[in-house]
Amino acid sequence: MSSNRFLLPSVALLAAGLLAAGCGGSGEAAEPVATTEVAMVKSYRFDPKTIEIESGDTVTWTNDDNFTHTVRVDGQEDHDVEQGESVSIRFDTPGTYHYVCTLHSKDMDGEVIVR
Ligand SMILES: [Cu+2]
Repeated sequence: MSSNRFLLPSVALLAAGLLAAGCGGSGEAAEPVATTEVAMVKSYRFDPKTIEIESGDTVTWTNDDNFTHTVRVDGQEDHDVEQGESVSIRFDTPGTYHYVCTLHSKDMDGEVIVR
C-alpha cells in the first residue's frame, strides 16, 4: 500500500512536524505520506491526512467507516463515497490540494501535495 520511497527525505520533515506539534498544541502534525491510497477510517477521519504524490498519479479514497462520506477537492465537484466504496481522482498539475468531506467538513479534511 504505502511506498517508502520518501522515507529518508521525510526524516527532516517529521522532526519539523513534531516540533510544530509541540509548540502549537492543537491539531495533529500532518507530515506528508508518500501514497496514493487514503482510507476513511472509523470515525470521521482521512488516513493519512496529508499525502504526497507525483503529477499524473491517481489517488483512491476508500470508505472503511460505517457512514457515507464525500471527497471534494477545493474548486472541484463533490463525490459521494458510501460505506465500502471508493473514488479515484487523478492529479496532473503540481500544487497543494485541500479537500474535505462535505458532510463532516469540521472533522474531515486533508491535503494532496502533487510534486
Ligand atoms: Cu464524512
